[in-house]
Amino acid sequence: MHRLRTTMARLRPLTAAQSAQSISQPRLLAIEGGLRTFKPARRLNTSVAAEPFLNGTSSNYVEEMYYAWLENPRNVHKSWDIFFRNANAGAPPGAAYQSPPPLSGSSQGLTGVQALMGAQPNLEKLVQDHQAVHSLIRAYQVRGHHIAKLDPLEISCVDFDDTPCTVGFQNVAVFNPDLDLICMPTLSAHVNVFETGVYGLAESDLDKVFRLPTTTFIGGSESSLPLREIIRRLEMAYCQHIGVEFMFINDLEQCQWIREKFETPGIMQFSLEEKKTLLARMIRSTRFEEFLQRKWSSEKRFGLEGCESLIPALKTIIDMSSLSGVESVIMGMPHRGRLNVLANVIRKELDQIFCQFDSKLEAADEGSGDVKYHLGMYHKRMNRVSDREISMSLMANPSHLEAVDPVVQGKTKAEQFYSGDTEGKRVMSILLHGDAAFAGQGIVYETFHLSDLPSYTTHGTIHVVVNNQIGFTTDPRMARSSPYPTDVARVVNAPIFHVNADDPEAVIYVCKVASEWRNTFHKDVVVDLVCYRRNGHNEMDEPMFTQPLMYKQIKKQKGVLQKFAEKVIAEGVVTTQAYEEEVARYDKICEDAYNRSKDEKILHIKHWLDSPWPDFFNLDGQPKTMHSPPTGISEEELKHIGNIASSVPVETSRYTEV
Ligand SMILES: Cc1ncc(C[n+]2csc(CCOP(=O)(O)OP(=O)(O)O)c2C)c(N)n1
Repeated sequence: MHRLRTTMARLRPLTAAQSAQSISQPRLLAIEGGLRTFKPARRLNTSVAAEPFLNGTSSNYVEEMYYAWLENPRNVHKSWDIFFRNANAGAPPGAAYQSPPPLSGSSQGLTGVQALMGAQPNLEKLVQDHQAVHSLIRAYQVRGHHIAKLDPLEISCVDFDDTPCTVGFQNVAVFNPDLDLICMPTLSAHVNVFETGVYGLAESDLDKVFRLPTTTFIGGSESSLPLREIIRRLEMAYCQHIGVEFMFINDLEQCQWIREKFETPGIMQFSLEEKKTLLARMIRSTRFEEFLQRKWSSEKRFGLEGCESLIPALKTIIDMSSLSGVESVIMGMPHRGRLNVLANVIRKELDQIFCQFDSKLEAADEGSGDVKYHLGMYHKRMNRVSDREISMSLMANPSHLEAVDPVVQGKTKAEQFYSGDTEGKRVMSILLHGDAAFAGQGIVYETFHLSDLPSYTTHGTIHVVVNNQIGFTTDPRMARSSPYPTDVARVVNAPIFHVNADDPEAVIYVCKVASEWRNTFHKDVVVDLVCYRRNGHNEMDEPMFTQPLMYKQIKKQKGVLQKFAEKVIAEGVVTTQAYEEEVARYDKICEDAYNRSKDEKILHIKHWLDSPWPDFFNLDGQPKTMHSPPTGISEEELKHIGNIASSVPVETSRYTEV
């Protein structure tokens, strides 16, 4: 069926109008298991008008019906079944069509013949309404993310027509609400849609039942739904805290896969255990930053506050990947939240992290005060969810944003190569980005273009963007020309899942889907965590100077852990006491590690490498002395070659003199 769909998507069958110009031979459409002929035996070049509903405007609808019928004649209404059978059998113009019975419940219980006898008086209107509903469904799939509630601060200025933004900044994307109302109705905006008449639907159509196309999964086990319910389900799938951008993907199977993941009714469910794990991870993420803030209030740490759900997001990706057989994850990330990722995702010993805040600590080889934001780390551990061993490395990176991206891909490719992992089933990469850097650094685009090259592909990277809607002190409207910071990913047809990072459940759901996507199609995918930055660029900056409106709002914003804890306590997932105990337990872990960290006197490089090089170190953890085997060339010869190679060539110097 995949083959059929793909073939059809690429070679869209001729519409009746097109057929009228050209058809003189039977058309063959590949279907699973063989070829089936849809004969244009009615010589459509004579009179298309003979079939009143076969005209240019209804061709999409006819195609939908035809695909569904090819799959199984029972998928379509009896009248369509008869029409396609007659057409295939070579019925002359006007004869293939027989009046259908009404689609509403009133025909239930009638035999096919009885139903056909109860002819529909206004067939054209019926087809038009179905077409309109299908267009509406498609509009949600294409543009639903425009009106999803992605911004936790709820201050993103929607503006599609370049009028200056009155709020002061545009954060998530740039849209015109009026356009959205016309093209993308929300339940609350029904009236506008019906008033504008774009779809030709009226309020009175809301309770009419419509057959759903095969390109939607909102029906679950039902193939028809009232319009009111269709809109409600589309709103649930596309306009809540998740905005899915995928309709640009040129592969029908992949589009169907995504639609199923987001449209199937009730698909976003979590077990009690999953919710408890999520809460515990949110606690660790939040309390880690709070601990650092308490102990070193005047130190830079590029904290994660405002995007605490990054930690459960990454852990979910790793859990899911481990479950599907991944044994090694290679990660690259910038400064924001790096210490938290080291502590709570890679699981670097906390005392190793804390001791770096000790000004008396002697760095063995680095002079920079920001060492802790640049060093990498490697760690092998059991994954509790999959019960399998997994190794994780966070690559060391320089200050130069995004420079680490191709390095991560190179290391991933090398590991895949040397372990014979030709399909990327055991080794994978995750790249984290800031929103400004993702949109602004050309190397991001370059790295995307490596993603599908035979010699460079790492078989799918999961990109996670910490979209705190600001780059240092620059608003998005001054930093990029694209609506989203993630638009660069569209060049490789990567699906993009925008998610409101203040909803941890929505976050881990998209992360699950992203991992499944990567492990199914082995292609890149982007998770855009729309969040905010509670403090300045670093903790020493005062953001009220540069972003006063935004920070006024941020000051009012309740922390995500607090909101989530209140929610799960209200749902009865945990008691208040159990929650407080979990918080106290983690605080104690931090406190104990802090006490141990005071004993650390020297920074061991061995602890901060992103690759396991056991033979590189001596027992003290210091690099072994290097010695090279004899080369067969004398030192004098080497010096001579070196001198000649590094001096100005004779020819050039003469030329320069002249
Ligand atoms: C290539 C490069 N350009 C500029 C900088 C200076 N710089 C450091 S952080 C930063 C802002 C980055 O913003 P964003 O990517 O949104 O991440 P955030 O700090 O907001 O998490 C800039 C411009 C840099 N480190 N590297």
